[in-house]
Amino acid sequence: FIKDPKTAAIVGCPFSGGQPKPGVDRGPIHLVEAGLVDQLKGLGWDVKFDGHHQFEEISAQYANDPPIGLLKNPRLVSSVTESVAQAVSSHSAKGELPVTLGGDHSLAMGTISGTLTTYPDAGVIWVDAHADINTIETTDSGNIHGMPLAFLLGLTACDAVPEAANAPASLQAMHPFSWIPSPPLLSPSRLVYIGLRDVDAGEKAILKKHGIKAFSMHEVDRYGIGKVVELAMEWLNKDYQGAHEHRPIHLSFDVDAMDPTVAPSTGTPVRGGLTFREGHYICEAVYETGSLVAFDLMEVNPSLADAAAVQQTVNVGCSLVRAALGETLL
Ligand code: B3U
Ligand code: MN
Ligand code: MN
Repeated sequence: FIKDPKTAAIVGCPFSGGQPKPGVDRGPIHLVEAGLVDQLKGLGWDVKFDGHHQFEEISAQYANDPPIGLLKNPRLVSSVTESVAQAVSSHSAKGELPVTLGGDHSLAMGTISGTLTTYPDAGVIWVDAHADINTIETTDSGNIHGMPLAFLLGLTACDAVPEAANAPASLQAMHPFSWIPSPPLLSPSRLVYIGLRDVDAGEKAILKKHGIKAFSMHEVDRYGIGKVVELAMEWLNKDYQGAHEHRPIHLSFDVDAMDPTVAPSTGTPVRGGLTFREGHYICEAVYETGSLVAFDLMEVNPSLADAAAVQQTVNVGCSLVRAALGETLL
């Protein structure tokens, strides 16, 4: 899928509008300042990076962005993610590997839409403590970083959660992400989770209703990470009959999937997460299949811990990216 000479395009997205904690917009800046570009060059990649996206015009345009229902910053997030989709698809259309640095995980609406524009049969591996699949009707927080998959899948909870049918008509009719194609580019059978351990009740109902495959930390404990990744790949490829050996894979990695002792500086840490090696193993094993076409590293927030913990989180972030781009132990 990726053309020679192998080129990675860093899509730096200093954006925090999908959640309330300031600082996550500085994640990509810290990752690049830690030397990520040279590290990837050291692995033999040509690396394209011409500065972080600024989203300045969009932010100015939506300086006043009142909530729609519970949804916070809906127009801002919609517009930013639309521009990210264009950036990612323009890279992948050229056979480059987009590496998107967040920023909060609402950005994945953009990255995954971009990937699916270039590779319509791509599968998504979503590595996260959270399911990020709340709909307009199920969200408690209104934070859009907890909702990107619902928009990508074109879900409303009205069918999954009967009470949601009582949501105000204005809310049900509202569509702040109308740039996301309908019918949706992503289908529930081409999504698989690894690392879940903090899933809202409404989200559990959605996963069940749509038969979405999830390997929570319980399954990681039961089977071990090697088997989990094998099963995840098998699941994604079960109905694939394309020209390649595997479906193209978009790996969207929320750093809060890692245990907080490994990656402390993130907005919503949850104990009981992936070890350093488990997180890296996922990245290495996906790279090994030769079918990785896009990688996201999201939710590094350099302002939520002391300097040493920030440095630790940024270093882990860089090493997860290197693992996904082929760094080997031997
Ligand atoms: N499920 C909750 C919490 C959450 C989701 N993603 C993060 N936190 N990082 C929500 O707000 O939707
Ligand atoms: Mn997430
Ligand atoms: Mn998360």
